[in-house]
Amino acid sequence: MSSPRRIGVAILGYAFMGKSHSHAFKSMPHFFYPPPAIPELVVIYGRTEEKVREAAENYGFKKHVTDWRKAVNDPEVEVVDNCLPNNMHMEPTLEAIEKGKNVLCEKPLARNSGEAKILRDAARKARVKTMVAFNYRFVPAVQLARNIVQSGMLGRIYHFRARYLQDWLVDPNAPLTWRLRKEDAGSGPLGDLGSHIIDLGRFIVGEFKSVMGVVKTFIGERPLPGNPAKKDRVTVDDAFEAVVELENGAIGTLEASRFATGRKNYNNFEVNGEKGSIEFNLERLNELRVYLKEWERGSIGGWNTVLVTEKTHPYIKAYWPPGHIIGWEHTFINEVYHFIKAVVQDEGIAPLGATFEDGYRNNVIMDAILKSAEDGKKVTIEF
Ligand code: SOE
Repeated sequence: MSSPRRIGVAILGYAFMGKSHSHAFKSMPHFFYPPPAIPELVVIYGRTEEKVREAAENYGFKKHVTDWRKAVNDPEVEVVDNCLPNNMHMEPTLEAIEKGKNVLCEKPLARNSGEAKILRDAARKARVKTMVAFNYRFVPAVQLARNIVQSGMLGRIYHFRARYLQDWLVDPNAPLTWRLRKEDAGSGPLGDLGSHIIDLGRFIVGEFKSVMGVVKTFIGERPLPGNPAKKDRVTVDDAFEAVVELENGAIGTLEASRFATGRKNYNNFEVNGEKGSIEFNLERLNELRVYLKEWERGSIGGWNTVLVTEKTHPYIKAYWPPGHIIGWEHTFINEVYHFIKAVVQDEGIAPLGATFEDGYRNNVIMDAILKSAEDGKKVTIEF
């Protein structure tokens, strides 16, 4: 038997996402057997020598570098996984594409639609595979939700209602990290959390037609990290609300906040159609709540909870027997499997993976929400 193909991976960034992505690359062949290729953790990039060395040891990378260009240009590397802050999505991603590397880039694709367009255009011209890491597309229950909506089981769709809530900024003394600076992040929870629910709306229900938004910054100044005596301005939103219209006639609401006291990572959506509804909540990611009107005719009625762990459910065969639940980290393992398979077998990233076109459209919708909030008017989406 020939030995399996190996594929060299560079990860840029060792923090939260670097940790979850490196775990996913390592674990993918353990579950998806035979794997499309065995990822090799070649090199990890970080700005601080000591920290990136420690991350390399901990996650199992052969090398570590403090210059991202060395990681991107490493001849052993075929896949560049950009897990850096939003202001570092453009340059390394463009360089990687130019050097013929396949790129998985963290969400949101860019700080704004102007940057995202440049990345989208580069990806269009390139022969490499490019994907935006919208990992919640790879929750089995989310793909089941999409299959239910797209099969027509719910009939005409009336509503998409989504909220992504966290509370880590409720303390007014929480430091002013890069996530609170427009030049680094682009926007606040709109780009960080709203980008996920916008993507889920497009993935499950369809394209956006118009938006009407409100954004709010509750606490205007915060202490600087490492120098709490000094404060500086918060230049992004702390929360947003939006009313949206979809191309298929559905309407919906979107909401994201870092001030939803008690909510740690509450990513929840509901779809209402003429024949039924579905509801998903990330805190119970193995479950999809389903209501079908036809159940009213029998003796069942009401909402039912489907445990999405059957062999017939997306990705479940790779894991455990039915009834054995999976976790948040598995969304990244499924995502990496999809990406590596597309690279090795020359398959499309769409429709399950988010392309750079999806990433660009996501940024356009977010810019429209900001514009609408600024002008106090409904904005029609133009891609
Ligand atoms: C923010 O706290 C964050 O880590 C996001 O950046 C991720 O995309 C989300 O999945 C969890 O929350």
